[in-house]
Amino acid sequence: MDRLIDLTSAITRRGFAIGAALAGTSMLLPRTGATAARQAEDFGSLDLPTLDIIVLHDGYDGLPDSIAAGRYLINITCDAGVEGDEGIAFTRPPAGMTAEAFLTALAPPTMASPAASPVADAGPGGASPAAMYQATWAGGTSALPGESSSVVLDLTEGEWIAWGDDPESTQVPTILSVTGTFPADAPEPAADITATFIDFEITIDGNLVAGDHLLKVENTGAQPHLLYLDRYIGSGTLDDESLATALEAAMSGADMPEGLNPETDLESAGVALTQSIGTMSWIPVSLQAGTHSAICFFPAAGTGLPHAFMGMHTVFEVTE
Ligand SMILES: [Cu+2]
Repeated sequence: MDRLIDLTSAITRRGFAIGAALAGTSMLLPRTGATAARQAEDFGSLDLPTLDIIVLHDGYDGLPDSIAAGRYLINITCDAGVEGDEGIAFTRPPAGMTAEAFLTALAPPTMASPAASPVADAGPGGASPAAMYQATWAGGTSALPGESSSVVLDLTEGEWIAWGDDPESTQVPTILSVTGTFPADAPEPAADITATFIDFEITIDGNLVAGDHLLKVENTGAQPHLLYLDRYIGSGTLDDESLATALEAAMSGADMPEGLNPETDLESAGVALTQSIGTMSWIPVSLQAGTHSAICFFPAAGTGLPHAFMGMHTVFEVTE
């Protein structure tokens, strides 16, 4: 069970990648091919308030200290100095908890003081801190170094943390004060594909043909969820069964199934960072024809087991 506990102590997707790397493979370390730039042109007509943010290795440029509550278009450009796929996400700590206390609760154990972290104290299996499940996660977006992406998401009144959606991100979290009442007439972007989360399934519905789309991501589950969309570019076949087998192999350290090496056979088609129940976000995606997977790696309450290992993945086809 030791290896399983190593893996389940991962509290984020990147933690999972580290755990998977220990197990001899990686589902999430940099994948082959450049992601098509996910640009904002679809959102131009909506007249949304906009934040243009540069993601740096150690933080963010262009993020104000305080903004009015609302539905925001967030455009990011990743500086060439970031490591891999990095971005920005927005998380509001549970009522009564400061941003500092929230970040401390989620801080990973350090090499210097592995026992000093609340996560390390959480018990066998690396149970995730309760605050993770009580916080509001509004979503976010990421991009490769030198590339851009966009997301529309809702920021309600309160003290938010803008960060990399992950305690181990290199970006220093920034506190963002959001004031006033969320507008009742916030315009809804016209999505033609929807990704819906429940505990623990993802469904992808809509106009699944090659081309540019606007994807609406909504969470109707109790736990926070996130979305990794990938196109299968291997020479075999990807289906629900082989994906489940690959995830099991990543967890157990077994060999990957024939025709599915996540490092070479999956190419990112889109990322929607963590959202909690009742939240919506919208991301532009550029789909090519082929077989795709949608996976959530958020850690489950109680066990810390990434949702992917609880069946939270699906395979779908995009046609010409
Ligand atoms: Cu999930």
